[in-house]
Amino acid sequence: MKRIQEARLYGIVDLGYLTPDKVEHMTAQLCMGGVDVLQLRAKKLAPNEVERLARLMLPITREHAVPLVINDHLDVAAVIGSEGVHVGQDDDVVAKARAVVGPTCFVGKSTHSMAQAVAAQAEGADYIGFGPLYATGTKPDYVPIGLNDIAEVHRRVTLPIFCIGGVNAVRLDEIIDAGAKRVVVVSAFLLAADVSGEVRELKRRLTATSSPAE
Ligand code: TZP
Ligand code: MG
Repeated sequence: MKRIQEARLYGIVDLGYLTPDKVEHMTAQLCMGGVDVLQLRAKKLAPNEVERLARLMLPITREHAVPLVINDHLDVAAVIGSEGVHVGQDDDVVAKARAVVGPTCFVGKSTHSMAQAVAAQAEGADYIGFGPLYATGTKPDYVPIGLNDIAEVHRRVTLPIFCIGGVNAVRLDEIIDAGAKRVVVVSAFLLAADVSGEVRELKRRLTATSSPAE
């Protein structure tokens, strides 16, 4: 299984962009393209449906050694034994999440400012999302934070930092130039005509830059 510390490209199967019947095919496409981590995000589905979809994804992600992260649903993560779980600022604190999912499941946290990023590290998160960098229809109620804090957050936070929000092929170079080592891509993958090809292209460009440890 790939480790979160080595991950550069994080994909999300977001049910805002596809119907449940497309989840397996999309999971396979994203994994074949080369995502390093994959999240299931289904804001409007009942827990039992999230569990059903997660169980469909798990054999595919495991075949590719890609950690599966469950958004929000700690109990689902615990019962299916996913590799990770992800919580937001309004969700349970990291310690509560860890108590539910156990010691082998990593815990990620969304952050939307430098202060939240530093706080998430102090709280014991295993990685953070940092954004939205740009305005995005995937998280429409959030004010974009831009690129200016990316370099500084990498100086102040030693956890893996996944820059998120409006990341796509056109913007990737300026995001990397601003100091990003890792990104999350949602709509630019899920709406791509050639999903695997788009993943492969972003992965190639991300890994052509410096190693994540640098
Ligand atoms: N958290 C911050 S921005 C965002 C999340 C879940 C959505 C990113 O989606 P997209 O489509 O890549 O902008
Ligand atoms: Mg949440």
